[in-house]
Amino acid sequence: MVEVLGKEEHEGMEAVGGEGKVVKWLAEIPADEYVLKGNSACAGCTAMIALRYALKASRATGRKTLLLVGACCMVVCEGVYPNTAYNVPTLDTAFACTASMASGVEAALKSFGRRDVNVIAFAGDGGTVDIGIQALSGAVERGHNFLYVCYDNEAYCNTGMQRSGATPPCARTTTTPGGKREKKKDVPRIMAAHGIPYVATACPSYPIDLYEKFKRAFSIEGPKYIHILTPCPVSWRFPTSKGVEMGKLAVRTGMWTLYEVEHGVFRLSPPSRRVVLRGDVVPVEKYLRAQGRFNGITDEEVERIQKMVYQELEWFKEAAARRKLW
Ligand SMILES: Cc1ncc(C[n+]2csc(CCOP(=O)(O)OP(=O)(O)O)c2C)c(N)n1
Ligand code: SF4
Repeated sequence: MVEVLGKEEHEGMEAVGGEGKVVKWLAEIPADEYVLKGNSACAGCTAMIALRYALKASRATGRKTLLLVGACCMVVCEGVYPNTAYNVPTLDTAFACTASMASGVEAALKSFGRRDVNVIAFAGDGGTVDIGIQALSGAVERGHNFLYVCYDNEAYCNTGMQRSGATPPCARTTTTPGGKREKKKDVPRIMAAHGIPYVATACPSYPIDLYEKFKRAFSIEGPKYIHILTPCPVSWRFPTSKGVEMGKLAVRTGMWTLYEVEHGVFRLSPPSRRVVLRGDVVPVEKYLRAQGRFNGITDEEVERIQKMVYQELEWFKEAAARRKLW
């Protein structure tokens, strides 16, 4: 579908990174695993890759990890009590309150003088962009020191692929059988508008970029937000072996742009620089036609989405030139 990560996509990777040495090769990422065999993720689940690298990056900081998971696939993937596939202390939360629970846990740790724990809230797009956004907005506005991660499979996948605010236009879901009419809600930019110290977008198809963004986030005091596009073979309806390629196609077509906003400074990530700055864009049709959720999409709809992508890329180009967002 697309060629594997080339040298070019690592260009400028030095710009990213948190504490310690910046990883240049996958083999340099710690081999320790905190997502264990026997978890109940579907074959080819890229959300699980995201969680796996998040936990590795957290342990690489030398601090402990406390994971809070909202109601979503990643709760189910832990397995059935008393067994768990996550080898870190984990609290499962109700749908709407992942961020408020994280803020309470962080406040409790602070009151005990504990600064040796990375608090990670992990939730799906339904639990973030729709149901949890109020708690999230409040928690980051209060300045709690935690990392919120939204893994975005662009639907309520755990319960059978209902449409969410993050579902892209024209996608067929069980609640939009004729295709979603509305745009995808842009929560990373909403979070950047809160003026928090760190916001990033990522995709497991670029694991080094993802890993270094986690390290960067853990090195910063205050609220942090990472939004990760995680292609879901079950709901998007593509072969289970194609998740990584699907994420690359999303980035290459400009359907998903990788960037960071650190203390108001916007920085495009290396894989998206060629797309945004050099105009090296794969036609969006290639991405749409590769997924069953877009079955039945018309040429006019493809054209409309292509125009929308070009508009988005223009915004990112201007942001890269301006650098300071706030
Ligand atoms: C208040 C409430 N309503 C409905 C549910 C049922 N439920 C559990 S997970 C889920 C879908 C979660 O979607 P999302 O946050 O996008 O994560 P994903 O399943 O896609 O990983 C739903 C509807 C619930 N747990 N609580
Ligand atoms: S439904 Fe999708 S996101 Fe959920 S566990 Fe399966 S592959 Fe992963």
